[in-house]
Amino acid sequence: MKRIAFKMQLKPGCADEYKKRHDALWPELRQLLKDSGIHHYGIYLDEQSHSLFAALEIEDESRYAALPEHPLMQQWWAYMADIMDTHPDHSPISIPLKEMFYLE
Ligand code: RM4
Repeated sequence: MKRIAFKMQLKPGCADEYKKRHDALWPELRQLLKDSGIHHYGIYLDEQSHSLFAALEIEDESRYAALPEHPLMQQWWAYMADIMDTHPDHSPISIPLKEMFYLE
């Protein structure tokens, strides 16, 4: 299992809507994320900067790397694009974070 972390940027004033949409995460997207070998996926908000910090574990890098090509992932990103900083294709601008400490 490999650990990954990255940050994304939420637009100001969108925290409640972001939480609401993730509380109602599409069941088929939940399944896709699981089927892509993702475990222990958490997203945390820094309420001062509106930065979103995501941390997850992946079983397999190639299955994880294929996710952006999946139509359902692309639909979700399009759905989320009004409240996040995104690239022109709607994928969230995602900045990788370097692990500095981990306690098993
Ligand atoms: C986030 C973002 C990520 C996605 C999660 C479920 O807001 O879109 O790419 O993996 O939702």
